Amino acid sequence: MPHSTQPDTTVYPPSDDTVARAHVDAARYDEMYKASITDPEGFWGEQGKRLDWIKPYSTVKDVDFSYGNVSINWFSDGVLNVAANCIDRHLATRGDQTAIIFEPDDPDTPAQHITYKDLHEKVCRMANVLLSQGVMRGDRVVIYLPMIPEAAYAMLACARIGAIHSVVFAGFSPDALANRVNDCGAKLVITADTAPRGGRRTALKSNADAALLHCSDKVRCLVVKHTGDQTTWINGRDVDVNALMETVAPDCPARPMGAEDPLFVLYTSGSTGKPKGVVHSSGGYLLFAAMTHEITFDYHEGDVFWCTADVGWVTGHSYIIYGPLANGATTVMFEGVPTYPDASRFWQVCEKHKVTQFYTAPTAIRALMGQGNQFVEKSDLSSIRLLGTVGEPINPEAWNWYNEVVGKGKCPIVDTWWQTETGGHMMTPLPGAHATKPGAAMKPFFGVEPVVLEPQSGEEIHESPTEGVLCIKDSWPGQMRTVWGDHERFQQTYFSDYKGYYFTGDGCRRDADGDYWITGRVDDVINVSGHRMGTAEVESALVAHAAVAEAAVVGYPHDIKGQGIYCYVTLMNDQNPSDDLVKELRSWVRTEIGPIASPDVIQWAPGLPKTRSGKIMRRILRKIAENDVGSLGDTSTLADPSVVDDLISNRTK
Ligand code: 6R9
Repeated sequence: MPHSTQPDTTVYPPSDDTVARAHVDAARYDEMYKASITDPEGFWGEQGKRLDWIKPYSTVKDVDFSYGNVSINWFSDGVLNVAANCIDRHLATRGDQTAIIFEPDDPDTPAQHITYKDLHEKVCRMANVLLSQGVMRGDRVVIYLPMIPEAAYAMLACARIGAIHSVVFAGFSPDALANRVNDCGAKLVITADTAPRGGRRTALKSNADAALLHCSDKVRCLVVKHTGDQTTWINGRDVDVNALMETVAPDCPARPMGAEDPLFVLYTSGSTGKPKGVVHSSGGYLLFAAMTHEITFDYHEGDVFWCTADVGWVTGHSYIIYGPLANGATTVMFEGVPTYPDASRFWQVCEKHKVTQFYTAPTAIRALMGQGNQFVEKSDLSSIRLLGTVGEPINPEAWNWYNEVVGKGKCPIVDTWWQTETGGHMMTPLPGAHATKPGAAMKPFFGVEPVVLEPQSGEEIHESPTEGVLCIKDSWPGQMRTVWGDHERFQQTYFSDYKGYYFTGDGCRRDADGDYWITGRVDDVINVSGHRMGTAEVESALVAHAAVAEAAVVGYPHDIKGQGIYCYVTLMNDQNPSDDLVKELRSWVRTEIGPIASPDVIQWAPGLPKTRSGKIMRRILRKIAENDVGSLGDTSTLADPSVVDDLISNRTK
């Protein structure tokens, strides 16, 4: 289905029902937003009371955004425990309420309803297992697990004892896992025997084995026996988590932690170099996740909230685990995929668990839209009150389908723009306060001050409509604090291009009504099926292959994935292009990074368009990949303009 290039300018005002129910209506939004910007200390000082503090904070905000001195602190003398906020404080009032509904990959396997009481016991036991393995406050624990309850137990167990977790998406390769274990200096890795997904099984433990060959031999491996599939076992290194959980005590005190103590490190791709370890705090992050979860999704007591992301991504951290559990919600954890056993699975799960808020990515919406409406119409979706989307810009066709076919025209759609770095929603319509427009992120969340800058001069543009790069003017509590082990890189990446601002890497448009539309990345980051990837990572994987001399990778529009991966590859002199080599390079990249980085197109490039100083002109490569060769722009600065003609005439379909 072709994507329209023109925005759909229809405006959908919130319904009376939505306004009546919502926590925040238009007047309240204006009042609160204004307070959050003019008096952040007062505003966040008050909001901080959403959390239970062991020792209350006396300072709220202590921030410096100036390049060279960047430092971000919120509630810094406050003491709390994140796991206690997500579990213990609910026990008296809702110990028997379901905290997590686990829906397995196989629809015939019964779902599990894990109450807050159960969750408390499991998390305590897991925490005691970690302690028994010598994990201490501040130690890093890598979690390489599928979407199973143990992933939640492991994250919360780390939080309980003050260890820092780093969840690595189970689709990443052994190499990618090893790099992350080494970068954060993890003491142990938690994995599972195998991971069922869409009826197939990924051999996670054997991936972990392969990764650990490249790590210190002190790193332990805790194994969850999930499927019972046979795995190798290295005595002294591998530990059977389930067996050990049975033998340790069912209670474990929650360790008092400083608000600024790191809660987790999550690796994400940037435009250069290897993935960065984004560091999030305990206090500010949890508060922001909890508040956005409640207000953006208009969460109320008794709701069943389903975010379909994987816990390996920030969306899973904030809106499967931390936000919902801090609010005492019931959160759905789904092990499977939207199209297994068929394209009705999401909707059947919504019906089965009476989901009230459903939050997914545009790529999933487009894939399901392509399968036809009958898959949706088979299920009773009357429990759903609100729909959400995240991860990439949503095209109007997909938005309209989501609205009409899934939401029956009566559910507000929150198109939430945010990033791994931001911890929670930054811009989104709020259900009872704002109208929606297909594809617009609309308005900033409380405490978020977006600015549109002229890309070259860095000047703030005040008038609307306008378009430019999106920066944020001041800190918010959910903001990342640093890059793990490399504060200089943190400053360089986010604070050096536009001094005094946090630079998001996204472009945006502000329309005549003052509403925001995200136009996509302005750097070399691409977004493939909602998975964020640096083109540089794919390039370095390609050039690591013996046949490859040089590679340049760009994104191009892809109907389902949003963007596809287009690779221009220059071979070594003694190599000949062949279909077999294409296949080999594809599988090479899959093993180097993971299946999500599999190239969609590989085009042989005898030469790449370079400036005289040797810089690859990606703008030209993007145009060729997009098949938009009529507007290549100025090619006169190229060292050898003829390579462009060659690339155009040999463009791969
Ligand atoms: C939460 C998450 C961040 C990048 C971000 C932007 C894109 C996310 C979006 C969106 C348009 C939305 N993005 N949400 N673009 N509309 N609603 O996705 O984090 O994986 O770090 O990706 O995703 O380009 O900069 P992350």
